Amino acid sequence: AFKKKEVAKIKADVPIKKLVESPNFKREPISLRKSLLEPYSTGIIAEFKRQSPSKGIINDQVSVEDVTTGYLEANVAAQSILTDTSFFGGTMVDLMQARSINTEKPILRKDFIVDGFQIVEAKAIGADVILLIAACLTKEEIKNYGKLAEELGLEVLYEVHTQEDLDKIELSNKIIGINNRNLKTFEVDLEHSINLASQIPDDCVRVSESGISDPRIITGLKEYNFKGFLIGENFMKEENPGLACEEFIS
Ligand code: IGP
Repeated sequence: AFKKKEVAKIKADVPIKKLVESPNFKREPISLRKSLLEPYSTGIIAEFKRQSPSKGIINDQVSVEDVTTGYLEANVAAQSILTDTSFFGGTMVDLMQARSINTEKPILRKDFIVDGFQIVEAKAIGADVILLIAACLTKEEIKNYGKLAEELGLEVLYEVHTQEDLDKIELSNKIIGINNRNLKTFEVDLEHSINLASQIPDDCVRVSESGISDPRIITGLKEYNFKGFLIGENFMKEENPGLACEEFIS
C-alpha cells in the first residue's frame, strides 16, 4: 500500500511520454534467459544492495560504478540493482549509472512492482528485466504486468516463496526465482528452494535467491537444475564487493 502511494506521486509528476523519449527506451534489451543458459555461464546475478530491512546498513561506502566494474570483471551472468528507496536505500539513478558502464550483461530492476508505470519506467532507465513478486500481486496483476513487460521487450523474473505463490503464475517458459528468504519473518531456508523446485516444469529457468554465502551451495543447487543464483549481501558486506564476487566465482 505504501509503495502504491509512492508510485502514484511519481506517476503524477512524470508523464509516460517523457519516459518513452528516454534514449534507454530505444535500446535492445539483453536477455537474462540467454545469459543464464549459455554453456559456460557462471549463473551469478550479483546485486547492488546498500541496506536491507533485516540487516540495516550493509555497505554505504562503495559506488555503484566501482561495484558494477568489479562484478563485470568477475564475469557475472547479470546484475541486480535495487531501486527501492524506503527499505533498501536504492534509486533509479543507481540503475542508470550501472547501465552506463554495463553494456553487455542484463540488468534486473529489483523493486516492488505494483503499477504498470514502473515497468515503463524500468525500460526508460535501462533495465532489461523486471521482478514480479507473486506474494505482492494477484494472479490477474501478475498476468497483466507480465504481458506489459513482454510487449516492451523486457523479461520478467517471477519471484515465489511458497506453493501458493507458484499457483498464481502460468508456468510455461518463465524465469522463476525462488526466494530462500521469507519476506515476513526474514528467515532464510535453502532447503526451501530445493523443495519448491520440483514443482517447476523444465521449460522454466530456475533461479535461487538470497542467503547464498558459499560456492558449495551453488554446486548443490545445480543438481536440482538451478541456473541462476542471486547474491547480494555476501558480496556487498565486503569492502570490495567486486573482488569478493571474483573470488567467489573462481
Ligand atoms: C539477495 P542476499 O541474501 O544475497 O542479500 O539476497 C536478493 O535475493 C534479495 O535482496 C531479494 C529481494 C527480493 C530484495 C530477493 N527478493 C525482493 C527486495 C525485494
